Amino acid sequence: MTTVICPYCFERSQAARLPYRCLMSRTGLRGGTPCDPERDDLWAGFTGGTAAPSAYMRGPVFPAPRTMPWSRGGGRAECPRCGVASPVRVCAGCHSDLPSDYCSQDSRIIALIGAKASGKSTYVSVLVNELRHRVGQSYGASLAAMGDETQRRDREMAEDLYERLRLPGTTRPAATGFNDPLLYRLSLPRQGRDGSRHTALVFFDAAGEDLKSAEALNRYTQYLSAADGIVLLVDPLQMGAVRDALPGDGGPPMPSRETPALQIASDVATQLRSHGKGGSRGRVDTPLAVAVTKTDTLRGLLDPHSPLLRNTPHAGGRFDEVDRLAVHEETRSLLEGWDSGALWRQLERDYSTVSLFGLSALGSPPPSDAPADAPPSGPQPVRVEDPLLWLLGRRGLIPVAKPPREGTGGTAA
Ligand SMILES: Nc1nc2c(ncn2[C@@H]2O[C@H](COP(=O)(O)OP(=O)(O)OP(=O)(O)O)[C@@H](O)[C@H]2O)c(=O)[nH]1
Ligand SMILES: [Mg+2]
Ligand SMILES: [Zn+2]
Ligand SMILES: [Zn+2]
Repeated sequence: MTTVICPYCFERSQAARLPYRCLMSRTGLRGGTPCDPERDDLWAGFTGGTAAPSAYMRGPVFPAPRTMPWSRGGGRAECPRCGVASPVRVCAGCHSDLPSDYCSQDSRIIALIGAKASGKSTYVSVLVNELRHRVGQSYGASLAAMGDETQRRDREMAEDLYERLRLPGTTRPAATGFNDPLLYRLSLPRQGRDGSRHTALVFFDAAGEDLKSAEALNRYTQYLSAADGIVLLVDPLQMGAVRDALPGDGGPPMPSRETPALQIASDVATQLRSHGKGGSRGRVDTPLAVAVTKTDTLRGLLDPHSPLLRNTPHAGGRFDEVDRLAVHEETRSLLEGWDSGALWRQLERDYSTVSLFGLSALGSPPPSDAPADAPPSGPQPVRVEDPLLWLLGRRGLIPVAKPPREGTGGTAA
């Protein structure tokens, strides 16, 4: 049975039970009259009702028939009023239309959080590109954008960053607009069997400021509590120790001070605990990947042999646990030297399953004379895929090469 989590309100339901929306079509009528649009109060309420009244006049919603003739109907059901078969599924909780291919696979929600300008939008754009190319090739995976809206934004993101070499602009906060999730279908070969296994991945590229406003944080919390895993991006240039260690002149331009990662991590843990995600000793059970971004700026502070400076080859199409632990230890020793190690202590206190990562989406800083541009050679990412692959590996979705003996590393991960 396929379980679908609505990517808009995060209600969980069985795919077969999702209601339908009538197409109001004049073709295929069986003697009756076509349905008229009617005001969708549930959906209007969910979206805040800020659009023009005509936007809320939609095809009537009707429940899924009790016995679904999947094989015959191809996922369509006949509207009880006009008799025309419709393929459009909606969420029962919020009446948002769901892309048709979203409903035929289990959903995995990977939540992405991080302070303003920590690099979330750049990361998503580069991650998607890597999953399609280098990483996709190693694992035999493919990634497809689902639904018109994600397809449009997916194209725009790729054109901006990879063709025009423009960095993403600052993301609009949810309070002033509706930030839709990005919906992808990740297809991976079934381990030890023929065929592939499809998983819907839901990313929300929220604005950094959203973590500050209570209303936006509420929606965020629903997203976080539905998540199978959370990726927290940490901008090293926000750490006092890093700012002091990097050269003032000729070094990367310093961003203005934003909400500390430590505070985001602890606020999120508080919210998740209040949603029943607290496990033993009050630590949150949701796996948390903490990734230090922009590691290209740290080159001068790292050993030339640091695992953070190169990609892992994903030999044999497996995620290498030994390599992950090396990255975790290296990042942990960095964090312990920054701001008295407060972030790592807070993470250990709040989360039962944490793994640390370091990544660079761009591979080198934006040109100093054109800070809104990507480096002239385009993004040359380092380790952007690791946090997601770790989370997928934990769920058994990709093969993992385990260390010879378990129990090394001493992390909770
Ligand atoms: N050196 C370096 N800088 C980066 C990298 N990725 C992002 N940046 C810088 O960080 C800035 C912010 O990146 P965004 O991806 O827009 O960050 P965001 O978290 O989406 O920001 P908001 O949408 O404002 O919350 C970019 O404009 C770049 O200047 C990287 O890999 N290396
Ligand atoms: Mg952004
Ligand atoms: Zn919903
Ligand atoms: Zn109808």
